[in-house]
Amino acid sequence: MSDCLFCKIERNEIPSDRVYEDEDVIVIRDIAPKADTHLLVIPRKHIASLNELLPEDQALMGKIMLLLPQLAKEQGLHSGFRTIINTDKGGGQEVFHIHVHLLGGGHLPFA
Ligand code: DGP
Repeated sequence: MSDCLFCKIERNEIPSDRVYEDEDVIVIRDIAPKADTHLLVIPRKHIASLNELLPEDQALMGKIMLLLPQLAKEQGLHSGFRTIINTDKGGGQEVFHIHVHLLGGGHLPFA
């Protein structure tokens, strides 16, 4: 989507601190980190939210699940980490391109 913030970041039209990328996924540092480590795991495909997922996205989302512990390890989060997916307005989602927050270190927000 041309006017989507994360699509613009994916196309390098907006700069980001990218810590990982492959053919399906980019991972950037959150601009307003809520923990010592706060990454956003973003599929290159524009999917607005969990509510918009299609059966064909199953492999992509599975890939992201497997990527999360790998990224946590690479970031040195050996004692554990937190993942969050905010979904739609009521779930606190601000950027309507699906993404997983990966947080660790320091005092983590929320329960
Ligand atoms: P959410 O509320 O789940 O939609 O989270 C969106 C996150 O995106 C929020 O933690 C702040 C982050 N964010 C917003 N704009 C930018 C940006 O331009 N660059 C980066 N790296 N992160 C951003």
